[in-house]
Amino acid sequence: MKTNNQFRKTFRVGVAGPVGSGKTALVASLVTHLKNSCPVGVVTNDIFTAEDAEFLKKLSILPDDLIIAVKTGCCPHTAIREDISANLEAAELIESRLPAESIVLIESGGDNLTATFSYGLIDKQIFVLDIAGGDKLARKGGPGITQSDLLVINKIDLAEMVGANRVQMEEEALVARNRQPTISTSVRFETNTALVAQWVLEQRELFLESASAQAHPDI
Ligand SMILES: Nc1nc2c(ncn2[C@@H]2O[C@H](COP(=O)(O)OP(=O)(O)OP(=O)(O)O)[C@@H](O)[C@H]2O)c(=O)[nH]1
Ligand SMILES: [Mg+2]
Repeated sequence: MKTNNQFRKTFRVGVAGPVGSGKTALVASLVTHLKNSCPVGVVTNDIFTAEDAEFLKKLSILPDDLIIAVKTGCCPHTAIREDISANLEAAELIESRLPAESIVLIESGGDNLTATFSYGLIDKQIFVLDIAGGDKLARKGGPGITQSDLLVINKIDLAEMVGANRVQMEEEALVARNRQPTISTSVRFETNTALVAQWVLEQRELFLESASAQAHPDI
């Protein structure tokens, strides 16, 4: 099994975050944005069901065989960080159905602030927070917030309704992340989701350049 990007040209992006923060909604939006530029497939993780994969299939944004559900049966982070075999198998199956240089999005099951992916499974990771869960969340830190490649602060349409201070949360995220990228979104109203898709495409370009440099070190 290929556990790193040495022989692989598909770009894999992990999407993690607390339960209900909007990971599946973001994945659906990203598929819609990205598929105009590049073929896409999706792996979803749920603990006991295939709920998120079924939800995505009902949207008819991709052929059903490009959406695969992993039932983790255990803590969500175990299946994306410690024992990644089920996710690797699902990603490789989707990649066998896609041309080279495609994108595979892997959604983790809803987890806590410590959820991060193994870089043996993915190339870049996005962590999704729900501002309606409290503007305190970014300063609470944890590897999902501090180490993800992109932090998405979602549900900004709800911020005012729950008395959350968006500007403060964005500033605290910048500090917690040492100025690594953060994008605030309302996936529900497609606010800034195109920026997240653009980030994914830029990261894919960098990934392909690096893969090409590794394959042809003398060029
Ligand atoms: N108001 C609002 N609702 C949102 C937004 N994004 C997602 N939702 C809603 O929030 C709920 C949870 O969204 P999901 O995408 O299922 O969240 P998730 O993180 O995938 O959830 P799990 O996989 O169960 O952890 C759904 O009812 C979405 O429609 C948003 O930007 N604004
Ligand atoms: Mg989900």
